Amino acid sequence: MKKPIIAGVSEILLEPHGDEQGMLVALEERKNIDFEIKRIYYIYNTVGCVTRGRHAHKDMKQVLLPVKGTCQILVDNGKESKKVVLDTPNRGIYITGLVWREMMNFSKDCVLLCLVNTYYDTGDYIRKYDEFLAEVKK
Ligand code: T46
Repeated sequence: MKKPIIAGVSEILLEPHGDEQGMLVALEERKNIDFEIKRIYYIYNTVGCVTRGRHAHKDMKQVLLPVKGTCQILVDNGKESKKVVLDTPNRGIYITGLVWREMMNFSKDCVLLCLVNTYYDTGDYIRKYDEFLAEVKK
């Protein structure tokens, strides 16, 4: 289930399976994850005072899931921005299109799982905020 946050960004709620003995969330390409998953990576051991990201992507679909711990993500589409707390393993964020993102306030135990529809390509990154805004205006 997806709930819009700002244009280009939605909350994604995945169905948890299990009971008091343990939980499981399944991620299925083109089912509850609506794109072809070309890359999976996870971010962990991020020092609490560090801000990661600080970039946008020209063409990428991405789901971020805090499978353990908590962090915050600032999403900005050049017209509006929002800071979202990620603190539930089955509640993540889906980003598509031109969106500036910054991840911060990682708990010590945070593991942020990222599913992406593209292979790693440094040419897809926009790392300067003014260039991002210029791209949005095009
Ligand atoms: C994004 C946010 C949410 C690779 O070798 N392969 C990869 O697929 C990625 C994503 C990174 N790297 C290398 C490049 C750097 O040497 O891992 C190092 C850390 O990457 P970066 O500084 O880009 O990590 P974040 O946390 O700032 O950003 C990452 C993604 O790069 C980015 O696409 O949207 O997570």
